[in-house]
Amino acid sequence: MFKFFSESFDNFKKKISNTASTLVGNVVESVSEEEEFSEFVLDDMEDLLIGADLGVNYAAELVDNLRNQDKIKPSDVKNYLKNEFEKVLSNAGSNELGYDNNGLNIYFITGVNGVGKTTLIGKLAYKFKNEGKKVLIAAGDTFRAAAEEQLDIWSKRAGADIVRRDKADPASVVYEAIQKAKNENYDVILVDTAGRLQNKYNLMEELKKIKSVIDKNAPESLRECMLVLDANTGQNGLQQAKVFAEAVNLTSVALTKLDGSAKGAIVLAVAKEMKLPVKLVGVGEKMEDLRNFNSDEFIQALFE
Ligand SMILES: Nc1nc2c(ncn2[C@@H]2O[C@H](COP(=O)(O)OP(=O)(O)O)[C@@H](O)[C@H]2O)c(=O)[nH]1
Ligand SMILES: [Mg+2]
Repeated sequence: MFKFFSESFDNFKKKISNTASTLVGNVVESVSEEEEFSEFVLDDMEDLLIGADLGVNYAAELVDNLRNQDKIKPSDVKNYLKNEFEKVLSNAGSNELGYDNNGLNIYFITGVNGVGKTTLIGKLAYKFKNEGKKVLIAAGDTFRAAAEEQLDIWSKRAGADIVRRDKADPASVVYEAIQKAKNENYDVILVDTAGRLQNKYNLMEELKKIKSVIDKNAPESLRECMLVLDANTGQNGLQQAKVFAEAVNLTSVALTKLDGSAKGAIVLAVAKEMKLPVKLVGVGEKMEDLRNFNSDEFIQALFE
């Protein structure tokens, strides 16, 4: 069950109930009473899966498996989807957030503007502080002054320390944070980054530079290179994932704003297309609104 910040399974289930009804409920309702998988039924099913933001290719694949076969009946469609989703999630890798008790742990947090990177860092700082860790935040979004202010507020709330240098090169901020962390024995560095996709080339170069500073100065310490996705962006998120994956070697995804979103199917789309596991989920704007993602619970909440 949830490893930190107690929330009942029922609450989690409520938060993804919109996803459950668009992704599972509607499909089961439209298919399960049918006699057979006619082209008409399959087309309808495909449209619903695409509408739930599973992605065109993945939706087509799921539907194609049902064509010209007689093992799976329309009345089994719920089980069929459940098995398929379980497979995809387990192929994408472990949901467990990397952590090494015997060394420095760096979490490199990337994603486009507004997805919730800075908020996630505040939540993570709070989580690690609660676990008794020494936490340093590197304010690597030096582009917007407001971004650093916001991070300052989060660090104070969480009781974490921060390295910020207004308008400095983000890579140099991260360099300084690594030196400080080594000298003062920090357990965790959370690296915030900019997300201005309007200038994609420069942003990707900036991220690569930060990554190489980490690789050079703390080669064993990069615990997660995480992409933050807003659950509401659906398939757009998949496109974003591809751009970031090309620049830095992503290890996992954090999905924010899952509260209320009907597009939680992006978890499956990212697992399927990018082979990236979701490790963290944001379910609100408060410091406590962070959950470890657990595939089994996600499946259970979708299908129960
Ligand atoms: N409902 C909800 N809002 C969130 C969540 N995470 C972040 N936000 C909100 O999204 C907005 C943008 O967040 P921010 O952290 O500044 O995004 P950044 O530009 O990626 O750093 C803010 O208004 C946050 O309060 C979440 O899990 N749920
Ligand atoms: Mg930010």
